[in-house]
Amino acid sequence: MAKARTAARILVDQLVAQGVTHASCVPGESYLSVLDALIDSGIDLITCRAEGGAAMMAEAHGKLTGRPGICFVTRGPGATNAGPGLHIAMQDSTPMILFVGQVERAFRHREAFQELDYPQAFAGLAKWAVEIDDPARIPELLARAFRVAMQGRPGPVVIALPEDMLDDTASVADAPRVIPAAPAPLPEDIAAFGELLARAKRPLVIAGGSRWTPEARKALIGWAEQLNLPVAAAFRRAALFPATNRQFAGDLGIGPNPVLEEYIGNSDLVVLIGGRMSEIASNAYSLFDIPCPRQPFVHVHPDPAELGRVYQPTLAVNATPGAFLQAVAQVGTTGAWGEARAALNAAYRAWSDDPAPLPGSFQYGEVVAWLRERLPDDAVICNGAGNFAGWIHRYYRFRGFATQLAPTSGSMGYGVPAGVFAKRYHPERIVVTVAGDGDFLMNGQEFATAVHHGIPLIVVVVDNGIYGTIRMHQERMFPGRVSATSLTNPDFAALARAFGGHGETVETTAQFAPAFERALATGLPAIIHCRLDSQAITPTATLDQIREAARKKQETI
Ligand SMILES: Cc1ncc(C[n+]2csc(CCOP(=O)(O)OP(=O)(O)O)c2C)c(N)n1
Repeated sequence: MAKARTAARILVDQLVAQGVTHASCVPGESYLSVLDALIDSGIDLITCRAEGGAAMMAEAHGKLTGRPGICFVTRGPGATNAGPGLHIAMQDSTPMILFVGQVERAFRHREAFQELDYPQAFAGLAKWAVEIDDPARIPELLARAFRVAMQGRPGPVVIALPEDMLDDTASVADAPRVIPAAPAPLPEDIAAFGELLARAKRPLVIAGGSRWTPEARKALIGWAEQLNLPVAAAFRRAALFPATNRQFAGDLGIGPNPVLEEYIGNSDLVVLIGGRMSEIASNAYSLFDIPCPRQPFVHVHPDPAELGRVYQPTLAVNATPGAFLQAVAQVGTTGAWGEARAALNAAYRAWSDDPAPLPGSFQYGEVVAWLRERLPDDAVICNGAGNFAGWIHRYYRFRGFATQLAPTSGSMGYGVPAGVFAKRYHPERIVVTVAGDGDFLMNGQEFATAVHHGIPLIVVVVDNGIYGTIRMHQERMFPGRVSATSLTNPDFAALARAFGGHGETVETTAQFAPAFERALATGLPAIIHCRLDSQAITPTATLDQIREAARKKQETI
């Protein structure tokens, strides 16, 4: 018979049994007993400044490790503040578990202070949401939560914890560490795949989604090299394949390389591994016909619910990337695609090598090209949403596994919390967050978290004084009519110092490298505030050019 423990203790013991090493939180009076039980758990608890940041840290944890990131927030407003992190985890297929305080069981259904019906409130934002009202069921329901978060297509789980329940006791054993089921292809899948590959002259492998491991990635690299196959990465999944490898064909992001798009249009075998070819990766669902792609289309996904959800594949393979790649390791021989592969890789290099000059004394493209040379293979680059990210996607070359933390959901405010977590988890690595001025202030408060915990993250704030992405769209749709897209910014370098970190202001390209080296050398969390000419709105176009082109188009209509 297991000895009696409080629910809070059972819960924390269960987290330890699941291998949890880190958690993020904003404290609340609704779960004090858990905070107390965490003290001597060995779990590294990161105290955040807002639940949005805390939840994004847990999401970043899931992206980095493939195991659920853990986040604790208080009831009602704490829970709703965490919403953005859940939405990212859903769209990005990332395992995470959000624990939320709940009112006492005796007060439920009275709309008590900060009461919320979590299963109802998070129905569309989480894979599963549940309230635990019996301490004896904690091991069962937590083990299920870990499984739901990781198995099939990973995603977020929400668990509500009534305050009074946390102090009840129960005698119950811990559940063992969950290893998610890893579906593998059937022999007939592999035989059918071999036949499709033998007929192909212009194949392309696209790596996307989650549930990748270092071993699966290594198997992909080995297989692609052996068969001389071209491999592309889906939107914000560039780190799934080393950009310096000659098999790399580039990534399918916003404004992808037209050569890659053209190749896909004429491809005779597309092998999508792990991803779901969502709106951005598919260039607004234009790359492949729906429901039936013109090209023979092999879809490999660990969740059967994703197979045929949008694209009816020629061959649907229910498998994890690792299991599929293990099974195909000996399948196929090099076909007639060698020249096309070489041309694709050359086109990717030409596309991403030399940034075009843009207005202003701060040439952002040159700075990204400098970072590409300066940073080691395992450096982690984080970003949220905004045009500033386009330079990273195009000119940076991701080389190591899990070195890119970026929301495929396009959520602003992700880069700072993701960077704080990544640097905490990998203190030996260089972690750089690149943020727009708008993007930074959506979760810039977590810079205080970095200072508090001594996490020397480097944040590069690319300040163009506008919500540039939206201004760009505005100029395209309503040329010359500016609405709600101008910003008045703080002195971000002074802000860093006010927080207790290191701050630098950069006005010219040449100032960046020494500022970056000084920032690294301080060992403090740092902000490098870079002033970018607002005309430099994309890597290749100015705002004026976009406005003029839109005016001309309107005149001819
Ligand atoms: C949470 C969230 N709110 C709003 C948006 C819409 N949005 C996308 S990009 C953008 C502007 C980003 O501005 P900034 O960070 O300054 O970067 P820039 O585009 O100027 O490079 C906005 C408001 C979003 N994607 N996410």
